[in-house]
Amino acid sequence: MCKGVAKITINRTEVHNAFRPETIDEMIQSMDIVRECSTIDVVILTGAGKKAFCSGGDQRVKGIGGYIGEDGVPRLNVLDLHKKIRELPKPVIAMVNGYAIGGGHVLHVVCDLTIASENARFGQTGPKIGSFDGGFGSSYLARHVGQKKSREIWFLCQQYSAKEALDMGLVNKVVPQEDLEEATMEWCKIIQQHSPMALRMIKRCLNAELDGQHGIMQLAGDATLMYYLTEESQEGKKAFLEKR
Ligand code: S0N
Repeated sequence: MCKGVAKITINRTEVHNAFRPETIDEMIQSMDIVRECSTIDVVILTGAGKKAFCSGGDQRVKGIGGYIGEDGVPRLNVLDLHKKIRELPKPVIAMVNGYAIGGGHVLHVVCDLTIASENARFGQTGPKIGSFDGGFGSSYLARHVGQKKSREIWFLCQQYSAKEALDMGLVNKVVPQEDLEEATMEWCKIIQQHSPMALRMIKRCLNAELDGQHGIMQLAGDATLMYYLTEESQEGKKAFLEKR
């Protein structure tokens, strides 16, 4: 990987990169690492192999009340991962090779940008297999493709080609499979030439409109960060320490 670019890969090819609670825990930890690492500018989220980005929750471990990890506790911790991706103050690019289905589809929806290979297939399956995602998986999806289209995606549970996804505004770019990695790196390098703080702020601002009080809190946190950088703020701290 190029300097400053982190790649997080779901590596469970035997199940088309379906995730278990442990997979999600590891991805959350990875997001925390890239957040704190000042040398990382851009994050790529992808799936191992050429057949799938991610096929959603591992149906073999879906129990009553959630997905059951090795500790026996039912969870839906993928929602925590959605929040991490959204809050990460750096661009996250979904690099989609093959299937992005169910919760795997939601993962790319939550990412800031999506670059897909021509063999990519997109779709939700929830109502067909006894679930639904009423969070980012529906409301944010509707912001991408509109209300009618997102209702179609969820009600019909069909699959869409990369070209159809591009036409409906679900992905940013489609490239031949052999060019996927290179095309994604090309975008990363362009982004890396730009101001990290400006990118951070624009992501916060775009999120804030949709995320209500939580979005305002995130945006305000960064406004405070910028205020800390001013002389006015430094003077306030000095005045306190010097008992003026
Ligand atoms: C991806 C599909 C269409 C590919 O079909 P294909 O090419 O015919 O391959 P298969 O033979 O089906 O698959 C190859 C092997 O991989 C296993 N496998 C695939 N997907 C899964 C999976 N999700 N879980 C477990 N195993 C999987 C196959 O069984 C097969 O194994 P072998 O070789 O041993 O037979 C096709 O595979 C497909 O349709 N997959 C299932 C897609 C799906 O329905 N995913 C789950 C959707 N739900 C979620 O993701 C829920 C999680 C969630 O995000 C959520 C979030 C918030 C609120 C609620 C939820 C929620 O929905 O609960």
